[in-house]
Amino acid sequence: MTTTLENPNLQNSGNTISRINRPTLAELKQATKGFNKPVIITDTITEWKAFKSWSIEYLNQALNNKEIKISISNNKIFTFTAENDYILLSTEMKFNDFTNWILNGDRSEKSYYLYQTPIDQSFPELLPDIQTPEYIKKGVPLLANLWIGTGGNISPLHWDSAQNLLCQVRGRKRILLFEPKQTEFLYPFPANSKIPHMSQVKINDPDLNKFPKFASAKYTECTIEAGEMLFIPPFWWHQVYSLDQLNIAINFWWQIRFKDYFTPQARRILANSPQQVWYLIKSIFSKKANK
Ligand SMILES: O=C(O)CCC(=O)C(=O)O
Repeated sequence: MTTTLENPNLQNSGNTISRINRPTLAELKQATKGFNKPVIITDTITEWKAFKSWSIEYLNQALNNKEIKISISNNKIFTFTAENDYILLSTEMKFNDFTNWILNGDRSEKSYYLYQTPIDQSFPELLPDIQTPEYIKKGVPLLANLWIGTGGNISPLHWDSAQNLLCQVRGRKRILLFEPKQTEFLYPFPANSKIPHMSQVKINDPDLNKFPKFASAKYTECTIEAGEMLFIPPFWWHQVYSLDQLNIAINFWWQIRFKDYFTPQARRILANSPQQVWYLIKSIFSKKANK
């Protein structure tokens, strides 16, 4: 399944995201120009037990029909809005009911997504199946999230105040990326809002009367396959499209460096509302540090 961009005005930057096979830390630093540029790392998470074993049957058995929190969308876009007080709508369900929905469910009215769920808190049974990538310095605050869903789910355009390795275990994800310097074309919500890291533009169907500069935005895109991981630098805008029937990913967010606070997004938020930076850091890293 492919997802097309329905915006003829949206321009491709012409840049590509390179693939690098099992880099050393030094090679990764070089390929990312000091962790400032996205890159796809191949053939590393292929060693995880998760990559070798995770199927719906394996997960159903491992999770023993536990009760889980699933996010819901009625238009496939999983986003926070003022109407729902900036929380994703969600429901509780048994894990097996969720996987049954993935296999056989009716997607016409609503979509489900096991969305950004910290593994150590919610799925400790699965921790032995994954490994923290060696590129992440030991001891830094780190959060690993599990994402399980199906083709069609969209995480809309936003940035994170974290370094990110998005690791694809099953299915593929298509990612549109915009460099931080594209921010002026992307209309973030106000710096003192609850979602200053999200774009107001619906990029698949943009309102160019309201957001005229979006017509000048330039994106770079890539599709990551199962077994690959994408490094997304902090403050890079990204919109993520899940592809394929079963889509499983784990992302590792880890603490940004001091110099990352001087990027346009961080400066904008700091200038308008310093407490927002603290709020964002706390919301991501309120968990324990990587051992
Ligand atoms: O995979 C997704 O749907 C979103 C992932 C994401 O936004 C992230 O890793 O920061």
